[in-house]
Amino acid sequence: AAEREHTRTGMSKAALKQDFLDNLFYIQGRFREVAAPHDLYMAAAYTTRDRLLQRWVKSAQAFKTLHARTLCYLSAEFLLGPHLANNLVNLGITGTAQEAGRELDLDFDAILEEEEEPGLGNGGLGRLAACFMDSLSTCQIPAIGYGIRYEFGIFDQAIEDGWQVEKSDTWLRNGNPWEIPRPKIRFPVLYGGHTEQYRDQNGQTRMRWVPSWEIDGVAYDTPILGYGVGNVNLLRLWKAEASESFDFQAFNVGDYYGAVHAKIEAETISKVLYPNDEPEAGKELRLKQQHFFVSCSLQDMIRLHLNTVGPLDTFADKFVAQLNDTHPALSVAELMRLLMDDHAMTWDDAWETTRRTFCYTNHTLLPEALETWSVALFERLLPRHLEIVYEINRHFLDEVRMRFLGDEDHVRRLSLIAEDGERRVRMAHLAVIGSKAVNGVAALHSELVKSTLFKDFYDLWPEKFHNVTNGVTPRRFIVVSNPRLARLISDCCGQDDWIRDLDKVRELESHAESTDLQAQWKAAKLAAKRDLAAWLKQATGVALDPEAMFDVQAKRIHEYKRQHLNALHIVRCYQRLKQGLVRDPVPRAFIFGGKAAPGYFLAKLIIKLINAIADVINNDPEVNGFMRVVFMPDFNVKTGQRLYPAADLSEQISLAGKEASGTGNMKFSMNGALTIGTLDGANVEIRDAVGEENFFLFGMTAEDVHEKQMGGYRPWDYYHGDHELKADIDLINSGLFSHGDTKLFRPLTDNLINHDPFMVLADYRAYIECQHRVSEAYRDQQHWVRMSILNVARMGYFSSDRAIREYARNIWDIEPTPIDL
Ligand code: 26Y
Repeated sequence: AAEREHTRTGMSKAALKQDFLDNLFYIQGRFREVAAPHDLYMAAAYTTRDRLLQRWVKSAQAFKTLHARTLCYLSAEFLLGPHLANNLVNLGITGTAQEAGRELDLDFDAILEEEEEPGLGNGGLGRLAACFMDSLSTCQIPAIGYGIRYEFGIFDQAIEDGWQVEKSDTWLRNGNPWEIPRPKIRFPVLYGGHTEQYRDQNGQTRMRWVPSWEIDGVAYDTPILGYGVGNVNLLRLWKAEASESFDFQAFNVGDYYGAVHAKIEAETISKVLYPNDEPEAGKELRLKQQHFFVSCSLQDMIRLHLNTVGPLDTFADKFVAQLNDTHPALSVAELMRLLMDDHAMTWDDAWETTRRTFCYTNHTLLPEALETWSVALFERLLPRHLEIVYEINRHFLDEVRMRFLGDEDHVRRLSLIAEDGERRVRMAHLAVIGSKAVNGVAALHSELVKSTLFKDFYDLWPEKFHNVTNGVTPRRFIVVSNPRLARLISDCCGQDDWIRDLDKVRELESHAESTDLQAQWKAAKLAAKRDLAAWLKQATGVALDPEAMFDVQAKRIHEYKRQHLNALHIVRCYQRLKQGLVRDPVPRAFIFGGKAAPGYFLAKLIIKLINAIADVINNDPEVNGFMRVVFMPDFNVKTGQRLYPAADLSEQISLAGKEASGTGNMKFSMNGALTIGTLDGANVEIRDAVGEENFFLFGMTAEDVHEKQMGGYRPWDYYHGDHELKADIDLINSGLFSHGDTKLFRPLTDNLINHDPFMVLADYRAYIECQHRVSEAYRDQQHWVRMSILNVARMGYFSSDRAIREYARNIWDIEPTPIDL
C-alpha cells in the first residue's frame, strides 16, 4: 500500500513512469504497444491528476478545519484552455515528465496536442475568470469557481470560401479526465408557477413559491492547482438533469414518454454556451441558465456553511461572492429568497447578509450590451424573484427619494425597472444595489463607470466604487506557451521566481543593452515565428516569411475593435506597393484570428473581407514578397498560445472608450510584441508602464470621441476629404477582392461612409501614419529588440496575481491560507 501511494503521488521520474503505465492499463485498459495517441493522453492526464488530488484533499481539509473565509467566483463562463501542460508547470514537473516520456518512447508534444480544450467561454470575460482561478490558487486564497458545465462550449470556427462556418464543439466526446462527477451533490432548481401567502407555525405571514417545473443541478468538480504551492481550489460546474421526484411522478401516472421528454427538456439547460459576447434581447433559455447556476451555487454555499460553520447569520463572514458581470446578478434575489423562504430569516437580516456577500464587476459600457429582462418573461419564469426585486426596489427608491427630495427623474433613472417602452428588469442595477463593492476592469473604464454608466449610483454611494485593472497569468501565457522566452528570462534574472512574482522581470531592464541578450531575444522570437509559420502553412496553405514583421490582431470580431481599420491599412499598403510608391518596403505578415457571433452579420462580413483581401494579395507576385495576409482559423486558448509568442506587433485599435480593458493587449506585450494602440482600456496603463517611447500611440482620446459625437460626426466628410481613404474604400467596392461582385462588401462600406458608429474613418489617417512609424522603427532591429525587452521587463503589473491581491485586500477582505506541500 505504501508503495502504491508513492507511485500515485511521487514526483520522481520513476514514479511518473510507473503511474503512467498503471493508468494506461487500469483506466484505459491498454498497454503501450496498442495504445492510441488519445489513450496515451488520458494516461498522462490521470497521472497528473493523481498529484493534484493529493493536494486537493489536503487543501479541503485545511480550509474546513480553519473555517477559512472563502471567495466564490460566480461566472457564466470559464475559458480554461488545455489543462495538461499547465498543471505540469504548476506542479513543477514539466522537465521530469518530458524525460519520463522519452524513456517510454512517447512523443510528448503529440500527447499535449491530443487535448481538446474546454471552451466554456466567449472571450475576454471567460478567459479572465480562468486566469483568476489560476491566480487565486497561486496566491493561496481559498476559493470556489461556480459556473455551468456546458455540454457544447464555444463553436469551432472553420473558414470556407472565406466565410466563417460554425461547427459544434464536442469537447466531452472522448471523456474529460480533469473533472470528478459528484452525483450526490445535487440541488433542485425551480421555475414558473405562482406564489401564495400562508401562516407559519408561529402565526407569521410568509410567502411560498409553488413552482410548475423543477430540475436538478449536479456538481462536476475540476481541481485548480496553484503554481509552486500546495493550494488547490475547486471549480464546480453544474450540469442540468431531470429531477428525480419529477420523473417519478410521471412514471406513476404511466406517462413514460412524458417522463423521458421532461428529462430532455431539463438537460437542455446546460446544453450549450450562448456564442454572443453581447446580449440580444430576452432569450428565455439564457435566463433559465442564469437562474440554474446561481441557484445551485447559492444552495451549495448555504449547505457548506451549515455543515461547517453553523447558523446563517455569519454567512457573509464565511463567504464573499464576486459577480462576473451581470450574468449571475439574479444571485441577489435568489439569496434573499433562500434566506427568507427556506431559512426563515427576516427581510432586514436577509438584506444585510446579501449586501455584505456580493461584489460586482462591470465589463462593458456599451449601452446595447447591458442585460435587461422583460418583466413579463421574468414573472413567468421566476415569479417569486420578481416580487423580491419589486420589494428591493421599493426600499431602495424610498431611500433615493429621501436623498433627492422631489426629484422623480432621479428615481426613474435609478429604478430597478426600466419603464420606457416594455417594462424591463435592469440587471446591472440589481447588481449595484445588492453589492457592497462595484468595480471596473481598467483605470479609464472605472472612471467612465463612475462618470457615465453609474453616475447616479456613484453620487449616492461613492465609496462603493473601485478599480481593479485586469491581469493575465504568466504561467499559461509565458511559461506554458513560450518556453524559450521563459528560459531566457530565468537565465537573465538568475532564477525563476518571476513566475510567481512578475515584478521581478524588471531585472531584464538592466540587460536591455546587452548585445548577448538581444541576440538570444531575437533568436527566441524568430524560432516562435518559424513554429507559427509552419503551423499556419499546414492549417491554411499560406506561407509566411519568418523574417517579416508579424503584425497580429487576435480577439473577437467586433465593429468596436475595428478589424476593418486594420484591413483598410492593408489595402493602403497594397496600393502603395502596386503604384511603386514604396522604395524599400518593410515586409509584413498580417495575421488575424477571432470568432464572430453567429448572428452578427457585419462581423462575419469583416472576416470575409479579410480573407478576400488575403486571396488577392497572397497570389499577386508583384507584392507577395513584401506582404502576406492570413486569417488563423479557430482562434481559442490553444491556438492563441501559438500566436502570442510569435507576434512582433500587437494591434489594440478599438475606438477610445469602448474596450473596457482588453487582456490580449497584456498577453502580447508580455511576449515581447510592441503595441500599436489607442488610449483605450488597459492600453493606457500599459503605455504608462512600458514608456511612451516603447508604444505606438495613435487616434482620438475618449474625450475627443465624446466631443466629436456631440458636434455631429460626419464620416462622409472624411471619405471625401482624404483621397487615399477614398481610394481604399473604392477599391474594396470595385470588385477586385470579390471576383467582380461590387455589392458584396457594400453593407460594410456603406455603413462606414454613412454612419461609422466606431469612427473608423476619423482615426484612419492617424493610424496609417502611425503604421508608417512602426515600419521605420522595425528597420532598426537592434532598437526594436531593445524596446521588446523593455516591454516584457515592465509588464509585472499586468499579472493576474496582482489583480487578485488587490481584490483580496481592497474588496474581499481575505487573507491567504498557505497549504504545505
Ligand atoms: C449576455 C451575454 C450574451 C454575454 C456573454 C459574454 C455578454 C458579454 C459577454 C462577454 C463580455 C466580455 O468578454 N467582455 C470583455 O471582458 C474583458 C475582461 O474584463 C475585457 O478585457 C474586455 O474589454 C471586455 O470586452
